[in-house]
Order: sequence, then C-alpha cells, then structure tokens
Amino acid sequence: MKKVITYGTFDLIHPGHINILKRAKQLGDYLIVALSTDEFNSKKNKQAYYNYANRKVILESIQYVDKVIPEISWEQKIEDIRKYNIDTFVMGDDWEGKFDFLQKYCEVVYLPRTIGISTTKIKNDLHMVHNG
Ligand code: C2G
Repeated sequence: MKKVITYGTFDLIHPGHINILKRAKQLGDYLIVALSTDEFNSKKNKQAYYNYANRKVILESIQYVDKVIPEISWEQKIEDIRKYNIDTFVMGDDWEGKFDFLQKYCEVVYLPRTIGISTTKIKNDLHMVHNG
C-alpha cells in the first residue's frame, strides 16, 4: 500500500485545499494529513478561524483523506515518515525546495497551488463586505 502524507492548517476549507488533497491521494492509496494544531499555528503566525477540532472534523469528512494526525512542530516530519511508513511527501509549490531534505526518507512532490483562492483572500473578501 502506497502511503502519502501532507501538512497544513487547512482553515476554511476551499477548492484549493480539495485539489491538493485529491492530487496527493492520486499519488498513492492512503493519505495522511498532518493538521497544524492551534499552538503550532501561532508558531506559524497563523490565526485559524476554526480551531483544531473543527478543522479535523472537516478534513476527516473529505473522501481523499484517510487519517488526520496533529502537526505540532516543524521537526516532526522525519519521525512521521518513519512512523507511518510514508512513501511520498506532498506539499503545494509555495513550499518548493523547502522540504528537499526529506528526499533521503521518501519521494518529495511539490504540486502547483490552485490560483486565485486562499483562506486569506476569503477572510479579506468577507471583511470588505462586512465593512461595506
Ligand atoms: N494550497 C493550494 N492551493 C491554494 C491554497 C493552498 O494548493 N490555493 C495548498 C498549500 O500549498 C498547502 C496546503 O494547501 O500544501 C495547505 O495549505 P495551508 O493550510 O495554507 O498550509 P500551510 O500553512 O502552508 O502549512 O509544515 C508545513 C505547514 O504546516 C504548511
């Protein structure tokens, strides 16, 4: 069984997230998502709208996702790859090159981001509407 892993905050799930999860799953048979905890998000200077529990519930409902684990640190990736016997690590290409050190442990794949959509854009668009 070919196992794939990807990492992220996945806040306010949108088609860009769905696209990468779908493509990541297509690279294997089993997809694990390491979901950033609220504490780790603060280390990424990210304030998610939904807390970890809610973001986890949403992710687990997506057909491409087989398992959700917590992402609590930048350093856990090598351990995760070993622990879950991962064949392929996937991230959007905004991370291009940043995780090449993982090539010693598994295949590293960067996939093109979906253009024109992001959680930040959603928040900004809603804010503009709200403030007329
Ligand atoms: N993504 C995408 N297209 C978009 C928006 C996001 O392909 N329009 C991808 C990102 O490239 C990433 C994944 O969706 O691979 C999750 O995005 P974020 O939740 O923003 O993840 P990020 O904050 O980049 O966290 O250790 C890695 C970090 O946890 C990654």
